[in-house]
Amino acid sequence: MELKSKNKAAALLLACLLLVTSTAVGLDLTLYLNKGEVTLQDEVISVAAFNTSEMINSKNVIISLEIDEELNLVVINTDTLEHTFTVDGYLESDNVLPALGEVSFTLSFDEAGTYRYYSDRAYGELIGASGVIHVGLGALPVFSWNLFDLNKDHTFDLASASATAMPDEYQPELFLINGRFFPETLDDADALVTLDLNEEAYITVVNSGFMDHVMHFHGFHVEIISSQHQPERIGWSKDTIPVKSGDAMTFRLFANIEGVYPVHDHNLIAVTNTGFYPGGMITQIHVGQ
Ligand SMILES: [Cu+2]
Repeated sequence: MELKSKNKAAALLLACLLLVTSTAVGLDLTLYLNKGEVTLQDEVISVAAFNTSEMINSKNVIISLEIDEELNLVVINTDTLEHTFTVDGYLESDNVLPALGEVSFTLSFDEAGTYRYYSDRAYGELIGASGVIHVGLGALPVFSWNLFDLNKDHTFDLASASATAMPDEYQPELFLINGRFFPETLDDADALVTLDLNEEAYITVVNSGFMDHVMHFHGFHVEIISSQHQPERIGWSKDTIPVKSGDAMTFRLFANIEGVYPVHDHNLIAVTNTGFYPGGMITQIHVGQ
């Protein structure tokens, strides 16, 4: 009798443990879709971005999930125009964010890698409302580069909806990683890669811009772990990797040498700020320093 009740208690305890471990914790997140003017190193541009508060910030929130983890998302649209919250292949319908409205979504991903979320409206996506979701990469440190290119005047035309598309003669003049350009990229803990010697890391890269951006690593080859638009390149180890417009990729870096190494877009226009070098899409890898 005593044994029986002991077994019962053990079974109950086991059931409780199973319940706890099998219930995905889930991530509750509130995002604000903001649109407004920002000043970056004296350059004034109009920007839309997904932020953690009503304060406009040119850096979109980086969302980190485990495989199959539920993302319980509330998106508050502070713009007076409607937007969407779009993830290609995952959330493409019933995803409208009404003007000044609030919408909830539940999302999960069953494959490790990097994904892009964005507002598919011209006055959203084309002025920067586009960010990184990375999934199942928690085993290593993760760094994220959200690439973007823009023409200053054009951002204002798009924001006011007086332009509804990219111009035929697009002349980009600023080139951003995580909503800022060099040298301020080095102040961003997601853009600047800092590792101990022989440490490994993932770098998640989304190209939210209109140009293809070809990232060139000094000192290292990185392995392509995932790509939404170029899956045929998975497994390749390269020091120069094209990140196509709209692509979301994951690289694995093995920091096997000490030192400070630049990483930059190999397209020379993209390492300038309004025509002046150096600027734009330059960041660094610091190993063991
Ligand atoms: Cu170089």
